[in-house]
Amino acid sequence: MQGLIWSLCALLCLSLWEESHCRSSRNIRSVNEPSLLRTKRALQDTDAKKCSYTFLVPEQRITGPICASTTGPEPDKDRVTRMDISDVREVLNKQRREIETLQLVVEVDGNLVNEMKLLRKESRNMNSRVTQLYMQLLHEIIRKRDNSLELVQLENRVLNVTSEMMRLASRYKELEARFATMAGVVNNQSILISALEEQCLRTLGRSELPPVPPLVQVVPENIPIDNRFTNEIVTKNQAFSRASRRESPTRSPFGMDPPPPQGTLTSDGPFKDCYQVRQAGYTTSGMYLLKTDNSEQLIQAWCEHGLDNGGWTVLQRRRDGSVNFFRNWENYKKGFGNIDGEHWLGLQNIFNLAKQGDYRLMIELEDWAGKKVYAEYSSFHLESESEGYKLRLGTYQGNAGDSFSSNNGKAFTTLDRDKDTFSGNCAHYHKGGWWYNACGQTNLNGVWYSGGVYRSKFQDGIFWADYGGGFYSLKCVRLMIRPID
Ligand SMILES: [Ca+2]
Repeated sequence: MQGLIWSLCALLCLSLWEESHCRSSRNIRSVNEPSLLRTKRALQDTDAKKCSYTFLVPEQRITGPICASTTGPEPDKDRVTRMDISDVREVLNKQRREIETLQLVVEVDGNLVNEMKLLRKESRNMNSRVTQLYMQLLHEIIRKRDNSLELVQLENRVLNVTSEMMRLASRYKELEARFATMAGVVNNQSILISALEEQCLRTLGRSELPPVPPLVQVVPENIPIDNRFTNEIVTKNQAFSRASRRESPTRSPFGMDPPPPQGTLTSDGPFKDCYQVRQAGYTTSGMYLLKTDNSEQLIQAWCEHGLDNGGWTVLQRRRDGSVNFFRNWENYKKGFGNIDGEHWLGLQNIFNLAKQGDYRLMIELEDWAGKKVYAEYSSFHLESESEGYKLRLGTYQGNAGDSFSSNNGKAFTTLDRDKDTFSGNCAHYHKGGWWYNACGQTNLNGVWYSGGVYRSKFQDGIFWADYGGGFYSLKCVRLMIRPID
């Protein structure tokens, strides 16, 4: 029963499908392309006449729709597909190539991006470095501005100090000029006072007073000035008391009881003079043993090798007032003092030395400002003791002025042996021993006064009239001889 129902239903369905299919086939044909019409013309002729029917009898239960095709495989459609495939392949290849190109571009872009990143990083670093440098520059500018301010301040201070110095220098010059004027006044007043004192004593009836030697009135334009000058006026008594305190080493006159040698440089010798010492190769100034050609007497003398190629035999030296030079004939004949300090070599020794050949004399003077000047005489010798050790000098040259030529040809005078040309004894007034005239322009064996200008009844200081006048006592003095070159 059921199978019969199924068969009927199937038949009904087929008839309905046949009718609609035939109708639709005709519709399809009307809209198909001409090429399809051409290829199917033979079939269409037959289709128009009859329809083919196929009966499907389900032997088993059908679970889905039944499909049937009235047309077979179409070979044209297959050919198109291959072309399409080749086209597609071509397109694919093209796309692949494009992709590869794009990949290359991407790679390049990637590199560019990396490079850009690096550049950005570098740029950031540069920016920070520039900022840092800018800050440094600002700091530097500020510092320099400060420095320039400081510099300006310093310049101002230097200018102030300079103007102050100039003011002080001009003030100093004024004072120097006033000092020179006052020194001249002191010198002349001392002379006037002495003259008045003498006149006074004579008026009082003491005409038996011995005459006083004329005082040196030379007042040079430039009195030596000492920066450390204390204006200390030492009286002759004070000077003598100081000198006598220091004179212990000189109580035994040199030559009779010579002081112990102090640092004698060599046991070589004795030498004829210091020039021979220098020629023997000794270049250090100091004490050397001498023996003159015409005497058996050994002489300790100071050889000066530091001045004008050396070879100078020192005859006399003053420098600190440590030795009293107010002595008798015997002392001046034999010599006294300390060879390495103040001393007098002795008239007999000087006579013997100078007799050996042609010698020249150098007198070195140093004032209280430390300035040194000199007077040199082209020849020098003494006459014998029987002639009173008369002085024989050559011509002068130097920058101290010639205050010694007036003593040329004069005999040596001490307190106990008056050989000068003055009515009285010059040694008494000048407190020393010297080749006095009446009494002369120089007194290098006088009293050693401290400070330069001194005040005394007589001109008894260590003076050189042409350098400082009669009332300026020099600080250091040396008399030296050397053979004429
Ligand atoms: Ca006399």
